[in-house]
Amino acid sequence: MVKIYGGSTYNATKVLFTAEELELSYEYVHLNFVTGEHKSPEHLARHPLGKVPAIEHNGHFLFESASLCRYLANISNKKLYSADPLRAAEIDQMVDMICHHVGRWLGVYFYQEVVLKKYYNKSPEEKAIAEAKGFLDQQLPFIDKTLVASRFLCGDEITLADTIALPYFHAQEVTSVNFDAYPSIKRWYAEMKERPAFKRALAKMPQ
Ligand SMILES: N[C@@H](CCC(=O)N[C@@H](CS)C(=O)NCC(=O)O)C(=O)O
Repeated sequence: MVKIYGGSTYNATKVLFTAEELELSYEYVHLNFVTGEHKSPEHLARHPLGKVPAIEHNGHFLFESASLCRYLANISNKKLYSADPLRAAEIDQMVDMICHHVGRWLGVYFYQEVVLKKYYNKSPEEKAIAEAKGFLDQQLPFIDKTLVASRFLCGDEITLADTIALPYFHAQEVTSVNFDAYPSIKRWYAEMKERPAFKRALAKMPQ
């Protein structure tokens, strides 16, 4: 059985949500960041940087959230992904766009407005927020336009692009990012966050 190591973070949520959509049977191990469980020698053997998520399967350890989601899809008959190289590349391209661009900048808002305050009692750095806003103003119109043309991020069926993207958008419920200019993103988000698999994933981790 797959063992998923996580914490209450959007990167770990991607993996739990994907596992739930795939109806995979797995064990979830929650690591406590406050007590430093993610930096213990046991966890450093699973993830060289002492981060979450990581998984253990058949005696092998793997890390990097998007790679983990892809692996889970591949061991579950490819629901959410595809055996067709072109279709798989289209899904990969959207996953990379989310992780390296849109999600990266949404992550800056979450770090600056939530993490810095909660864990370091620090105020957000205006320069970092302005940089993230600049990139999101360029990139979110593309995501909105994509969602005008299709129900999900990569066509009319849910794929890894959606399960990987949703946690970044969900994290913005506690930031100042405003999606009012993007009605199709709002439509997609409202539908996605009600999925039973997402609710089951969130219920697994203390918020
Ligand atoms: N690119 C990695 C990022 C992993 C990551 O940065 N995880 C954060 C939580 S979202 C973490 O474990 N931070 C704790 C630390 O770095 O000490 C992935 O997608 O898995």
